[in-house]
Amino acid sequence: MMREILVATTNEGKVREIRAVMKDLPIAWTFLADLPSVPAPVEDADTFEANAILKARYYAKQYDKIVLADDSGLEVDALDGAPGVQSARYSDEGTDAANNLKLIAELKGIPQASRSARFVCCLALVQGDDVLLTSMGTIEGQIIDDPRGTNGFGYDPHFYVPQQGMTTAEMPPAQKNALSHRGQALASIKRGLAQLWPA
Ligand code: ITT
Repeated sequence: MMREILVATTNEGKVREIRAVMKDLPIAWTFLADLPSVPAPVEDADTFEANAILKARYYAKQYDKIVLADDSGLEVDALDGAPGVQSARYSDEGTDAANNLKLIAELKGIPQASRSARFVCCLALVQGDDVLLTSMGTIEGQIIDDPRGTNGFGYDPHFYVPQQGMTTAEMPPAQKNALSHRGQALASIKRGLAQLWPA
């Protein structure tokens, strides 16, 4: 019997990355877009991990499935960690374009050397109310004013990774997944699943 995991995200960028990393596991992956829609939960916790667990529990209950949820975002040091857990709804409009415009406006006048930032991703695998696995990943970079690259999603065109000499939007998908916050968090969940459900 093939086990099934529902990936509880409506973010298509996340879906593409999670699908690519997890496709080789002997697990039937389902995504929210495959199911009749339900209202989204209110993500009102103040940490990525608590929001990932809250989101996973909510959808696990709605669909009676084992659920993997992702809560992630951008922490900018010069903005005291903002947008942080508010990353998806940083601007009033809440689109990637509007969020990026607000980010660059907030950083106006701040020199490049003081624009350090990181992406954070927390994942939670939940069955009913039980948390089976959690993981976290981060990637360090800096925020640049002029967008570069068309891969990825969200804040990627403004997130420059000095070691790679490119933004996460310039990286081919496999390179981003090898290095990114989400790629690392997913690798950890993969190892956890191998222990939890040995072949
Ligand atoms: P779900 O809750 O349905 O998963 P969401 O987009 O609302 O989708 P979050 O609340 O976790 O998800 O918000 C994540 C925010 O952080 C969102 O604005 C993304 O654009 C941004 N973000 C997360 N990972 C990113 C990445 O790899 N590259 C660029 N931006 C990212």
